[in-house]
Amino acid sequence: MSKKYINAYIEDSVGVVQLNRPDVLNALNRQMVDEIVETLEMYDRDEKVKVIVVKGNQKVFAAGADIEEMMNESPLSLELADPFAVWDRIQLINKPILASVNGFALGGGFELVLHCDMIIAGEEAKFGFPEVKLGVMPGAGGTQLLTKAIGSRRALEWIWLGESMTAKQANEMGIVNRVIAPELVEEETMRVAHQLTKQAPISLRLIKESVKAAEDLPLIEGMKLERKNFYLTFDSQDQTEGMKAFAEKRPPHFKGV
Ligand code: CO8
Repeated sequence: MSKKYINAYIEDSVGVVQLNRPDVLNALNRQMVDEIVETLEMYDRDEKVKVIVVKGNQKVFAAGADIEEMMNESPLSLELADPFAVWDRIQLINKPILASVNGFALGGGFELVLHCDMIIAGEEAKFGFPEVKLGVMPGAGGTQLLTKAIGSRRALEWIWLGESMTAKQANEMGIVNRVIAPELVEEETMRVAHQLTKQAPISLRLIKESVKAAEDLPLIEGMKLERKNFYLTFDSQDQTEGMKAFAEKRPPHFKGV
């Protein structure tokens, strides 16, 4: 499919979104964000796709929103176009989204990473919110997602100071799942993605819904949702197959129904 600012392709049930504006370090302009979100939604509906990967290139993930595009905005032009509202749609994607990060993931680039479910980063990767240095602030979920990840004191420190954290620091704070040699990041991300494609898709979907609910719902409501989702898995052929395969001492073959 032809997109101007991203490459999108499916590889063995993994739908890949590769950011592709290398001349400006993958700075995210509005069309690019629209293309990313539309592709994520398309993969979410596509039965051939089981897992989604978002990646940059070997040098950079994304150095933030396109500052040139943003610099002449006014409060009213922003209010009317509401360019960041499209980001909310990423939260509605049901399939697992893995981020594969080398180099800078700053501002909107870090926000895109934080919208993903698992993050695999190279040792040289850098994450941060430099917006404060531009006289603005994160606007695509950064204050919310980082706070949910590391708590308000640490989030304030990073967002106020506008400094970048190393992959190791991000890993120690629980933001990043795995840190590995830069040249192995893509391979490792695809390895994890393929591992996930072998799991029961309905389980993955309901686990994602339940875990995300834990961040927003009161405990008792989250427990109820988890329980309903557990019960729902018993309506799937994959539950029958999974338990039968266990009894027969063979690997299960899940179909996503
Ligand atoms: N927007 C536009 N162009 C950019 C951006 C950007 N964010 N980042 C880099 N570029 C361009 C540079 O202008 C330069 O272009 P040119 O070659 O034509 O001069 C090219 O990319 C290469 O950049 P540098 O020469 O600066 O490369 P360095 O390796 O020296 O430095 C840095 C790399 C440190 C990443 C540096 O480029 C930098 O500081 N970039 C800006 C980082 C930043 O402030 N990001 C936050 C932007 S604000 C934001 O994200 C708000 C989020 C709101 C929601 C998001 C909605 C999309």
